[in-house]
Amino acid sequence: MTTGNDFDRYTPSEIEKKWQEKWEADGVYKAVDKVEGKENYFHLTMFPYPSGDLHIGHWYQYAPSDAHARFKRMQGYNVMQPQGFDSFGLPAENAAIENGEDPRKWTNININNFRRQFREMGGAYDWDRELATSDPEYYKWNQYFFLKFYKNGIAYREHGLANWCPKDQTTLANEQVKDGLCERCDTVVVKRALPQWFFAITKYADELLNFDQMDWPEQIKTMQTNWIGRSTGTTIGFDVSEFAPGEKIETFTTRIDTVYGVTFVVLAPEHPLVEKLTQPSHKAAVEEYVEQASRQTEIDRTSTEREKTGVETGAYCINPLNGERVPVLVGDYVLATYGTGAVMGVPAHDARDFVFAKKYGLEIRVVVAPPNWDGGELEEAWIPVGTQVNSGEFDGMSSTEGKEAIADKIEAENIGTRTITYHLRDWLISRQRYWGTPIPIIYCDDCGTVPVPEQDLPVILPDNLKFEADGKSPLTKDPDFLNTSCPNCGKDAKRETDTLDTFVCSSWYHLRFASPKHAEVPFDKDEINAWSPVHSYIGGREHAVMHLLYSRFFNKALRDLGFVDFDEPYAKLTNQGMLIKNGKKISKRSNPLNPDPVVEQHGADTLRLYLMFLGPWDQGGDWSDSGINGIRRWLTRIWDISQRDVSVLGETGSDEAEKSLERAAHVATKRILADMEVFKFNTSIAALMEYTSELIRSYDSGDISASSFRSSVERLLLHVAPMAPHVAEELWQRTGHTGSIHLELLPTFDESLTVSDTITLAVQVQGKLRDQIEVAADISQDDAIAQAKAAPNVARHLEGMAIVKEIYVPGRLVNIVVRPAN
Ligand code: ANZ
Ligand code: ZN
Repeated sequence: MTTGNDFDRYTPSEIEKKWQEKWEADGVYKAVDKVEGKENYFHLTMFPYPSGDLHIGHWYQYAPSDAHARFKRMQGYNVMQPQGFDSFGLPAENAAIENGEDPRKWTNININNFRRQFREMGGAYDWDRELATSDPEYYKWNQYFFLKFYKNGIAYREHGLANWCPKDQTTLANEQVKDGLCERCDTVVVKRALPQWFFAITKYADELLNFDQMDWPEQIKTMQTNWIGRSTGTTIGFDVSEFAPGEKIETFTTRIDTVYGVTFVVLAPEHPLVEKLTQPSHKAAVEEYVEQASRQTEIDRTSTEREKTGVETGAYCINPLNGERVPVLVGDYVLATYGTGAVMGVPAHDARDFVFAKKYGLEIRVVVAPPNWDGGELEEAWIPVGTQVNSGEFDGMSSTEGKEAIADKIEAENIGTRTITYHLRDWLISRQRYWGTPIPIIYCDDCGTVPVPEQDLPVILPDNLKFEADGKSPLTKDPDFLNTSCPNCGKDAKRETDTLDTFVCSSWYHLRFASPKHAEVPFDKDEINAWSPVHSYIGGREHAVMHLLYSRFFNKALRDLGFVDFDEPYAKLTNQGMLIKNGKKISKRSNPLNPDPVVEQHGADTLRLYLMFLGPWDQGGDWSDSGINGIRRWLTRIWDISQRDVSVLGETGSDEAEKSLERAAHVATKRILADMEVFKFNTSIAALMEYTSELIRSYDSGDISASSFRSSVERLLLHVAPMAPHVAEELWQRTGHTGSIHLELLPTFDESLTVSDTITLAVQVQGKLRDQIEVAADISQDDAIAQAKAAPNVARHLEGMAIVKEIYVPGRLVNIVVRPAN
């Protein structure tokens, strides 16, 4: 008994823009700091770098995330979902060099594009809080925090070896070097000695290993833990005063139990003692070796696949434990940046040292004996624990004991100390690029390094400079920027021309969202406290040891300076998966997919739903052009069923039909609430699709009442609303509601109504039948007993009694054995 369509067809283009404008005009998504009776919920998705257009990968990140924010709103939270732009960075500058486009203009065009597309997506963003990191109102605070860090010893400048990308002509943080290549352009990264600015993230290494109370994916916590790479060991010095008066080679080892087996010591090629120790007879060979090493990547140098190589310096050092004189070598497998940049060589107990010693004819002395060792030569290095031998007073101890006893002796005799070493290096923040935050430092011949006074901030990044492909930042060539006077003595002085790593911008932007307009402070403490820490943070796994680690460090540094009261920036983290097409990552150049034509053809709602339906969001999905039609058809069915003629239905329906629709409703709600909470959009949609079919079947049967039909449609639309906000809003209004559906609460469910079959249980007290209860057929023992005890006539008989025993015979009865309570 379907009625004909007396309503128009579902035409997304006719409704989406209309609602976007209305929501904006009505301020539906504005967040205020306090709403009576509501809990605040800060939902944030990592803000984008505005390069060109919002591509489909952005959609895959932002649309489902937006659905989750909307879901939280409709659960009754006071949600803040802001949006902004991480707008400093190299692509803008490269566009300037390649096409002569002004970076600021280029960036602003892109931001406008992104903003428009975020709107077209139907994002529930509070645009009053928008920020762009390339605005002076924002980067002023980067400079401000830099100065605070500087004054508190968290920012410092050091001449050191930095990762240098020859193509991008800039230094890189360790985190930005992937397998020895520049993370951005895949060029082999080399080392360069340059004075650079650092943030002392290593001060927080231990605290950063603590993930208590953080609801983060295990994978990310493991990646951060490994990246921080805490090692406990011993630092011990080998005297070289015979060759360099007063000098010692400090080595770091995790195996001090093997110290009596040291037969050589190896310096990193960049170690400062290399030059001093190299004897004239060995000079040519060492210099050539060092030269070669400088052209190797760190990854190659430390690859466990690769044989260790080395060259003798001609110098010797003294093992402080046994007084032995062993040769000093230079080897490129030793990294200058780890530990002390020098290692003790123990061929008997390190696999690569073993091969190395064989090759160079060095002694292999066993000091940790394997079980039942016959005293003969080893076939390969013995790495596990064993018994100390050839180790003086420590002979006979287990190597585990030996490790402690030897460390004790070393500390007692002041020849070394127990040490904790981290793989984590301080964060190198200088970039020799233009499009970033100028570092607020002035160099004066008389006063040295002088911070720009706070009241002079921001140090403005000059516009309209000339860009040339000579790899040099135009800041270094702009006299107006470069030349200034010393804030201290007033003499002519020069500005720092390096800019800050853009990861500084993204380390605290979430805080600024709480107080986006403040001109006098970076953020207001009360305002940030109302929203912190970010309740739900969404973004890609690729940020595990960069942005996500930097932000945690920044938060702790800000806490120690009194800016925030909490320890961690992001309470809960969720990583979305990757969207692929034809098995390949979608990328602008090689595998493009532009969302705009899809939106034009099918509407934003269809695209949103399609992306959410592709598969488990955290695992990513495979795009197919045909799949999207299925979603479109489903939305059309929703469109149609919602607007059916109710007058053909009676005031009451058949018992069976009413019950079955009611059950479908409660089952759907139960599933959707649980799944949306944990970002399982695909299964939520599947539940909604089933519910849609049930609703259509019920209507077509004509056996349901008008009122249940109406409330079922309502339920359907409320569940659709977070995922497909436009069509849900349109149908909400068309079915006679006023006010936005996005200000409504989600439907609830009744557990007992979700079960299909019920059974009757007899309830006995002391073996006497006292009541009968109707329960779900698949009720658990605990629930059966709990419901039995709550039955009125049973409860009466339990009064004043202590329970001795509870017996449940599944499907039949509950018996409760009692005795009088004393
Ligand atoms: C002597 C020794 C004997 C070692 C032995 C191992 C086995 P993790 O666990 O990563 O901290 N090492 C120290 N500094 C190094 C550097 N700058 N470059 C390359 N290797 C370095 O590793 C600590 C071990 O790595 C140290 O313990 C040292 O070798 C080496 F049977 O010292 B061992
Ligand atoms: Zn001065």
